[in-house]
Amino acid sequence: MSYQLPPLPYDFDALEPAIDAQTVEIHYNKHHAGYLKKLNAALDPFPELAAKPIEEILMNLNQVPDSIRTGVRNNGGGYFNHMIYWSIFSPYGGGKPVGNLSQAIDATFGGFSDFQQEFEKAGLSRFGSGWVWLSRNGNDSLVIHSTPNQDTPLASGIHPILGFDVWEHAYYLKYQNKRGEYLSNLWQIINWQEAENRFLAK
Ligand code: MN3
Repeated sequence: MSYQLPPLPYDFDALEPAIDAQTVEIHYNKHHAGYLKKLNAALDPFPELAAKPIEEILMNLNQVPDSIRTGVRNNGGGYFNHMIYWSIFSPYGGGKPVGNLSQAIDATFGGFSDFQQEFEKAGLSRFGSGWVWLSRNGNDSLVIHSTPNQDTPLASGIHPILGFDVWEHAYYLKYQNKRGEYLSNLWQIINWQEAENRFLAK
């Protein structure tokens, strides 16, 4: 039994103009699929571990054998993080947060535009490759934070709601060095109902 790549829930060009079709195609078919392939290869000698949900493995990296821990952290993280990334976008996305998440964003950050500013700043401040996240921590509070490389919020015991990939492979073809422009354009394609579902999920 090995992990599978979930189908992309839209066409490669569906996120234009925020993310161009070629970037989506390469990012999904090469990068995301590549993390998955390496994760499955690393776990191949450990079928009992591979039978667990990926979330459980990433929350308990200290229980992964030494010989494959770094590979599972990087490639399992890449596999998991990109599943969130694709799921929170929609060609019909954009607009404003909905439901309980909307209220929590207002209460925590002082409003949607303040939240957006803080989130983009965290994404811009990540030196090198990584991710910027909106997550729910152990106290059920919202937090904006960033992880390096393919590290996941799960490894810190917190539950990710939104994750923007700030690796150059996520934006370089269209935006080159303009990471800030890429980040601010992603709001056009956020599926806020999916974000609300993730916020409410335990
Ligand atoms: Mn990526």
